[in-house]
Amino acid sequence: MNTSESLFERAKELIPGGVNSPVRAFRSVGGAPFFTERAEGAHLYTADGVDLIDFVCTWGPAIHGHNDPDIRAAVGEALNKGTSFGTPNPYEVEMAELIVDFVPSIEKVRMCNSGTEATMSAIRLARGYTGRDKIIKFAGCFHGHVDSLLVKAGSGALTLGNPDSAGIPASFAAETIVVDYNNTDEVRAAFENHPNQIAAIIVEPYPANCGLILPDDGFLEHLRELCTANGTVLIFDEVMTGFRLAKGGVQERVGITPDLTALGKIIGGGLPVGAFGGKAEIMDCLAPLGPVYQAGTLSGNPLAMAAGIAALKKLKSEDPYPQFEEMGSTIRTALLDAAKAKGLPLQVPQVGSMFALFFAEEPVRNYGDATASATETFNTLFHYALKHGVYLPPSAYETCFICTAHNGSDIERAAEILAAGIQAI
Ligand code: HOZ
Repeated sequence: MNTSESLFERAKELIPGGVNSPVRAFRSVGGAPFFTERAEGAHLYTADGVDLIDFVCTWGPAIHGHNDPDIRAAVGEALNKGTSFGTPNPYEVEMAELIVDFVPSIEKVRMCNSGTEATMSAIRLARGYTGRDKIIKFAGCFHGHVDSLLVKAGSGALTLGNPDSAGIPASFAAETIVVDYNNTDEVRAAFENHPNQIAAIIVEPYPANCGLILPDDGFLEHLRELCTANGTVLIFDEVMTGFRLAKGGVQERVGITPDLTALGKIIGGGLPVGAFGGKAEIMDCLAPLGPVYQAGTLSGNPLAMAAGIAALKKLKSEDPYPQFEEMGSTIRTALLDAAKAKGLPLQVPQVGSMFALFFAEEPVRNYGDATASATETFNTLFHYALKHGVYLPPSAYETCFICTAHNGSDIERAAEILAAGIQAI
């Protein structure tokens, strides 16, 4: 038994499934997870001494690579001053200024501790602001483990076969209307069937918890129009895409202004964080100004703020987005060329530093297309890649992430290994 195997045995005795977040358990790809001893740049070093080129990047936050020296220095400096104050601190103000500067739609922002808290709070705020109960979400979109949002959800919920989680009262789920992504008719019908009842549409503008799905031309614009026409709050969940696909996320790329945005991952520089923000008129409904209650002992934690501020400042000074586009297209081309040579149907949706693999004949436009793809073929490639030093996400329904540290030999080497893996299928 190697070190990871024996750690997993011990973990399984005490932690459900041996993991603190389900996708990590490798249930869908098969086998047992490795344990990571340390991480540096684009590499994970396992407890068994294996060096892996990492395309999970801690599920998104590590946009500058692991253990980035600037983030480490910022955390070290903050650490010298204390780990948590329970009072306002100067970092929170700087963080709010940066977020408002980066994200076009955000006039005011509240920090919290995870993406789940961000979407949960944004939904509550939308309900409090509109005085309505129902929300629309899209099949395959994952917005964290929020009760009313774990309906036809993506990510681990889909991977492990619980898109509608047990433990959620039917009366809660009844307030969630689930429609197909890229299907404007269904969204319009939902408004017609529930006039003046829909508080919010919540959407990952580029769904990234069901592989990676891109919007048809005009789809996001239609959502904006329908929300405006019906007095409904449009919430973009940019926990995955925020700061990653552009400084201002998808909303900057597509030029659409949501009313609220949920954020997380990159703004914590690798420490636990979330945030939600948007129009001042809506945000001012939050306590202590308004009647919508939301709170957190560790919200605005100085260490997380210092790490996130360093990460955001680095994005501003380095502008890595053109480089991400090049690296992403290097991988995409290598994968598609290899699949063509092998005669395997493959779709590789890719935007900048995010890409996914669907073994499917046609582009994937929604949950149904994604779940019809050949996930077993992905699993075969996953294990080939792992054996040859490349770590892909352990589920066909997760997105691969590129970081600045992949630049150069890592991206080329990984492209070669993945192409060879496709040949070997
Ligand atoms: N929800 C994350 C993927 N979309 C998984 C987080 C984790 O397992 O660490």
